[in-house]
Amino acid sequence: MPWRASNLKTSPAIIFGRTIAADRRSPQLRQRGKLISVIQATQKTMKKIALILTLPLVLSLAAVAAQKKDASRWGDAPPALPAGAKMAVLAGDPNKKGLFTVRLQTPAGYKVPPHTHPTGEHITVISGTFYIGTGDKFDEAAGKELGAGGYMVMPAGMKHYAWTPAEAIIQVHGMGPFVIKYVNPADDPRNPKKE
Ligand SMILES: [Cu+2]
Repeated sequence: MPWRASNLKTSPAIIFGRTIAADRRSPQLRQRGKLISVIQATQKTMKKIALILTLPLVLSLAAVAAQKKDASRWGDAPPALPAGAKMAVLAGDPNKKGLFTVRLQTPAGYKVPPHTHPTGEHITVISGTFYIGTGDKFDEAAGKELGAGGYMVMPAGMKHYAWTPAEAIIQVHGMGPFVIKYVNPADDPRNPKKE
């Protein structure tokens, strides 16, 4: 039977036996035996590579599925935040004790006046540009710019404010309950406006 790569579905022991037999015959056949071993090793490597290449695809499909799931969760942001933003709860419950993750979609020109949280606020920018500053006065000149992928943590009790000149999506995670206390109560959208 001629030596072909397609004959390699035999067990390694048989391949080994054939290689020894080939060694007794001629240097040409010995070379073929070596070549078979190389092909066999290459096939194993190719299978591993195929598996490694397939894994990110599987993971990215899982990510797409997760994103589609998120889209159905978008609703109006809670009344503690200025009107116009949308919120999606990804994990946990920001109103309850424990770890939560939410995403906020802010419209162009959105501003959150100076406020504090009793727990640390972890911010990750998903898309767009997000600006955040510390202190008790809203000052765009003192803000820090965060682009997509940017991350920062606002420690508990730290006075800060934020804004987005254009539409943006930010992710907020931390320990619930997530409470917003405005430095100036007049800035709290839950308080009725006095004329
Ligand atoms: Cu905040």
